[in-house]
Amino acid sequence: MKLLRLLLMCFVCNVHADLKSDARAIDHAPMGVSGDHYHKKGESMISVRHGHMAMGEALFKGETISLSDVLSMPNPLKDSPVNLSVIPTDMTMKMTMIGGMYAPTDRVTLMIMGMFVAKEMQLTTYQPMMNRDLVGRFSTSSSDVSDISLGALITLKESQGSRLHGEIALQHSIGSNDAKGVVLTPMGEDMNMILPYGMQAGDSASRLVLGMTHVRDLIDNIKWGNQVRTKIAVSQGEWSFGDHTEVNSWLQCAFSQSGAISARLKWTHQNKIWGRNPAIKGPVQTANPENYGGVEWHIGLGINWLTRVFSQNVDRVGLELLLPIKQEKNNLQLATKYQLTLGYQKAF
Ligand SMILES: [Cu+2]
Repeated sequence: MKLLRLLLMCFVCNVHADLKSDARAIDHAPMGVSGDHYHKKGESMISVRHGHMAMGEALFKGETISLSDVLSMPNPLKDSPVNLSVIPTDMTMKMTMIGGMYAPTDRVTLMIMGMFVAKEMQLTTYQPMMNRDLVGRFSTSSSDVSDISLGALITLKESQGSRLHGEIALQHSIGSNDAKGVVLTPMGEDMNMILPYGMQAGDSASRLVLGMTHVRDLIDNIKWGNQVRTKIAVSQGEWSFGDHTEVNSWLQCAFSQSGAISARLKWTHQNKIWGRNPAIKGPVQTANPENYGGVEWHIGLGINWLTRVFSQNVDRVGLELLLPIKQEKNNLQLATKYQLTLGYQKAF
């Protein structure tokens, strides 16, 4: 709510803001897109982005399934009990990303970013056999600094109304990969154990991030942007989250110098979990490395605007909502409900 109030305040101030600058809201992509813009020689920028993602409802190979279907599925880790008995019902993930950019030349913009994540999951436990009666409900949570990345954007081509740049970065996971939590077992006992993969803030992996972004003017005040970005693990611990590729295509329309609205199509592909931690077990879907990754399609609606609420310099504020249109997640997983990204950027 505090954030919403702050946003409203920015917007109100913006109506009367006299932007004596050539900065335009449309110059930056929708807030959920990373590495979308570079800077001119000598410029620097700091940014804070906050993402919120909500998940719920069981999906099996992309189709919604009922609770009784989930309860009848075998425990794939070949442990006892034979069927899944601890069922995730909802999950939220909050991410805060703090970044810095600096352009030593017109050709190269250096970037540094750190991410903090907080995850929370609600679960329901059922008896392992017979009537599968409800044993109880519980929740688990974890939070940690997730990763840091260092990289560069390289301008490849820039002409009137069109720009193309590449991204190369190294991302290092520093978050804990063995956070523990208290779990209600099907036998009705509280047990302190290592939380499943999806609840961990880190995975001890280092990743190479490669990206390519092209933005061009379609007609006056309308830009069309396209980006491909992939994260490939180059060093791993015992297990790691799967390699991730994202393709974005967005249309952005400036309604003034200081405001722009956007529509985005986002496609993502992620591999299942690589490796395994034998201590991550239990009759719960998230303990199985096969129940991760897949293909997702999302549509995003966003707004970017410029304001001067914090100083004499122009501040950029953006908000974007992503809604799933197709989810072909591998095997058994929770469906994504929505993702919201709120960001603040300041250039010097
Ligand atoms: Cu920047």
